[in-house]
Amino acid sequence: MELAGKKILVAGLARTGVACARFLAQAGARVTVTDSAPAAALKEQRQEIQGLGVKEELGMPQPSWLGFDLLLLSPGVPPELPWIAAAKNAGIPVWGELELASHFFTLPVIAVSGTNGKTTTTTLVGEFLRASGLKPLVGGNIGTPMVSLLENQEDADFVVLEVSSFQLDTAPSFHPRAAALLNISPDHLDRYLDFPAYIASKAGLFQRYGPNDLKVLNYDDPAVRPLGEGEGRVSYFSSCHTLKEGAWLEGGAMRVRLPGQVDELFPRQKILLQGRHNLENAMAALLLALDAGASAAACREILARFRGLPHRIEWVARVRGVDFYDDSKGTNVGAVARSLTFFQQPVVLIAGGRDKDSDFRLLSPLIKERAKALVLMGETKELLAKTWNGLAPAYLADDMQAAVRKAFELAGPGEVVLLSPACASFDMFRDYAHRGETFRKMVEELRDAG
Ligand code: UMA
Repeated sequence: MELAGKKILVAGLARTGVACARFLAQAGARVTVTDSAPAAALKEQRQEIQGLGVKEELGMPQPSWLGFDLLLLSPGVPPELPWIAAAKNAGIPVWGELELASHFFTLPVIAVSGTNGKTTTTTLVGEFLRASGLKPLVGGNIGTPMVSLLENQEDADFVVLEVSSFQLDTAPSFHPRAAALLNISPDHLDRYLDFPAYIASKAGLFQRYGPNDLKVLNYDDPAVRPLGEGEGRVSYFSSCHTLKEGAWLEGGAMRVRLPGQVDELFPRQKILLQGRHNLENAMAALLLALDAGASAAACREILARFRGLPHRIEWVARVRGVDFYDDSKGTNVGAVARSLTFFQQPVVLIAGGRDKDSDFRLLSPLIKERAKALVLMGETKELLAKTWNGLAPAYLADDMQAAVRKAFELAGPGEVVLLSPACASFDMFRDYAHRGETFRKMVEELRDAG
């Protein structure tokens, strides 16, 4: 694919936009960047592309943008925006970063998608391969833009990508050789017409599959299991059923059976990851990595020391017998359901943030069963109080400090305070990590105050 001389507009100037602008400018394209945020808010990003001959046209869309050969969207920029639709109607190709990178991948690509568990699974696949002496490049939605992996392909064996539905939507050429779809539950319904549209987006993972490509699918998820039909080899994993092949739980171990190979056992007492959802992530990662040539012994070693990633049911501290957990990455209803199910103890739940058109009623039975009390914050606090009215005592808080203090007041020794917001963080924080770190800081203040 020839980029030199092409007039390309990069929309969105955060991690993806900066990496794409750099990559395209270095390839000789005539790059313009745009972003709806004011210039002052983009100081760092603008510095990162200085000296590359990249033009800036920040602010509202201009008619001159219709003169571009290609429009490259960041995942956070919805393709349905009127000016983008107008460009499409004018015949300008509209690509995402995954589409661009797909034209330049020379290595086999292993992909991981799903509503929850993507980052943990992607990280595990990378670790399994590395521990087996292979050389994977790991990136995508996990945080490292895919185009920035391209320059290192010569020294590597695989590209392992975490892929979001936003990235899939604008990548018609994407063709991984193996991919896992972990689960699908309602999320991002502010971007999709309805849940079936979101499922269809996730199914895009397999859009170019041939007979030899591997699908790793969650047997227990009714939205995922049917995707085993169509082209490709299929390996299922299950945390509830015994399967003939694939990966499942049996007699205190994860059992993996690949076609024509002996069973491999991964004893649960030698796995540090906690919770059924994490065993599912681990099984999916094992199926992908073993198929790519990883050694089962090396995978066992990783599982014996991998504790999981921050902000995912992460234990923070015990203060006067109350355990505080940071699950700031619980940004959708499905994730919070998993987190509530994880605990046997009564839970004081801190929830709320920016809504993504979620149906919070889906959590009502679990709230009733597991939540001792609710502390609600952010833009959705009133909506959540109304939706969950009568299921548990509910209190509203103005900020994280007030939320943590109130939750501590409500929890007794042996109980849990869980931050698992079921919402995005952007109403009050930079991102979910910032929200989680703020929670931790407030908990540490409580602990230090004795
Ligand atoms: N912007 C506009 N116009 C708009 C919307 C946004 O100009 O209409 C601008 C914003 O002002 C901002 C930029 O676009 O400057 C933000 O773009 P972005 O949200 O795509 O941010 P990136 O930093 O490039 O992050 C993206 C992914 N973000 C999203 O999908 C929303 C990151 O996933 C990913 O890690 C990164 O690329 C590298 O691949 C984050 C995420 O929340 C973690 N993903 C969702 C999820 O996991 O559920 C899908």
